Amino acid sequence: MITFYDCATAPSPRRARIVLAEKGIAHETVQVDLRKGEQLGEAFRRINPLCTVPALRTDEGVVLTDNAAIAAWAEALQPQPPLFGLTPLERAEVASWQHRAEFEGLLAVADAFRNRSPAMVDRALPGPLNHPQIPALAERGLARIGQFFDALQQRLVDRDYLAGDRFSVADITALVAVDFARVVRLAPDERHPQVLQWRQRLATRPSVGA
Ligand SMILES: N[C@@H](CCC(=O)N[C@@H](CS)C(=O)NCC(=O)O)C(=O)O
Repeated sequence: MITFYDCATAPSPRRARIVLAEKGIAHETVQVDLRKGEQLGEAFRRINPLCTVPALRTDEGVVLTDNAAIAAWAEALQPQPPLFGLTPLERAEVASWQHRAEFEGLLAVADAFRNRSPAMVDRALPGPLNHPQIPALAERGLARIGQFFDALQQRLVDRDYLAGDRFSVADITALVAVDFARVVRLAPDERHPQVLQWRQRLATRPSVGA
């Protein structure tokens, strides 16, 4: 049986949860309690030495330790619906927007949150080693989140999805980043009408509630 290591409240495993739901890949779920530091304990370290979720154990017993691996594996295992694009240009656009959603979206929110939350003291980065908070990075993160919302607004003015003309992993990552921004009390607003419409369009997919 495929085992998925999840944390229901964290953004990164949510990306993988949506991919698994889109692909209809059956699995059992194990919750890892990040608030209690279970990811740093011996038992989970043996599963994923990087001490992060998501992780997924395949039927063959191989553990995939990040979203990139899980999504690539899921696409190859179950090609429908395609989440990485089909044509050469679609695939290029998905890769580009996937990168932007991670780098400009998710990392901006993570910087803003992890560098100033009292719950994240010395945990400014995930992983087995501690890192001190740098308040200036939190400030920069907040500014970058606004820039990311603006970039999404521009991109979505004349299209329904971020890449090509179908839903893709880029939409999943950007959606998770936009929703995660609530931890620093930011959300798209009347300056981002197309982003709000896109968010509503995605909400109609059952996977998004997974
Ligand atoms: N590269 C990883 C990043 C995963 C990641 O940062 N996960 C966070 C939860 S959103 C985590 O496990 N944090 C543990 C910690 O903060 O100690 C991926 O996307 O798969």
